[in-house]
Amino acid sequence: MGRLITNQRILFHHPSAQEGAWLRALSEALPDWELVKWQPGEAAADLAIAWAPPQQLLDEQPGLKVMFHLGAGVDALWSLRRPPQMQVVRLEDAGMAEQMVDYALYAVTRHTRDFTNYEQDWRAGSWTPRRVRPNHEWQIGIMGYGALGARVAAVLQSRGYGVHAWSRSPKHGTGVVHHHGMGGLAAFLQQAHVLIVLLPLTADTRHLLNADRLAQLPKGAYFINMARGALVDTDALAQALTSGHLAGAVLDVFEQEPLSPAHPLRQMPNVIGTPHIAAQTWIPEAVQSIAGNIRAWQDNNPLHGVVDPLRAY
Ligand code: NDP
Ligand code: OXD
Repeated sequence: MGRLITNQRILFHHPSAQEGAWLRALSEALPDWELVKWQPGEAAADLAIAWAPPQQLLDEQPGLKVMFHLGAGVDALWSLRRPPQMQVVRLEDAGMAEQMVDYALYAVTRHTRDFTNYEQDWRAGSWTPRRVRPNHEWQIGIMGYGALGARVAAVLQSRGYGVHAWSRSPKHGTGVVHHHGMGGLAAFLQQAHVLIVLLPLTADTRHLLNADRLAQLPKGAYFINMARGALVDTDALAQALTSGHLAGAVLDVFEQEPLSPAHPLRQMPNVIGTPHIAAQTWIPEAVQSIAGNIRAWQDNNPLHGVVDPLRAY
């Protein structure tokens, strides 16, 4: 039986150059609903679609039933006071997994095929071929085996790399070597020639990669963070990169974004950074996913991407 709906309005909040495009695509996909650009003092609604909503929106809408978040990670929303009954629904994949795969392939091969060294050789006028180690000699550790991590793992495995994954719960029959929980973390880190971070940022994972854990990686390991900057202690990371314990890093995310132009990470020749673009939210894929979820909600069917309020991801 369908849900009794009290009003057909959805609040929208994503102030950006693409706001108009979002509103047009959502209105087309949800013709029975009125999409309202949220402003302070807006009348009450059951549903909202937002990226980084302000605290005022949540305070003024205590009756919100579902917030559709325009991203995969909900850590920013989790730091706000939320109506207790409000479900949070995040984007699951929605076009992001393939972007993550491309980013991971670039970052991994930057290290495994020695591209950082070749860039430096090139500038120095040097001509120094290095031995190519076959992919199966490299063990890639992926932290997080969710919508994004599992896809990255599958593609790296299809490229012949040894792939290990670490998650909260055990997984079986995935074809990759699995480790789980805090008890499995040291063994996972100790074999990772390349570490890819694809975890959500929660109270359990904040600064999980501290100096001690980075020290558990093999000497010369390579560090790739495509998830959230605060998963790693930035000072400890900079120290491990300076000491040579880590050979280098590709970083898409930082504790403070944008990263300051004067930050020491910017001066390190073995580090390359990008401005939080590893996977962007694409409008058609996101709208399709949200519209499908809203129809499911109207029909009292289960939604996908519902954030577990206890785990916060
Ligand atoms: P999912 O929620 O689908 O997967 C999360 C994975 O992390 C799961 O395997 C989960 O384990 C594991 N995990 C969570 N907490 C712990 C813990 N305490 N210990 C061990 N494992 C844990 O997330 P997604 O794959 O969709 O996204 C991952 C993150 O990527 C997002 O949260 C976001 O921060 C980031 N992101 C970054 C983007 C960028 O452009 N840089 C773009 C999109 C996302 P289990 O399987 O057992 O539940
Ligand atoms: C996300 C992000 O979580 O853009 O979707 O980082």
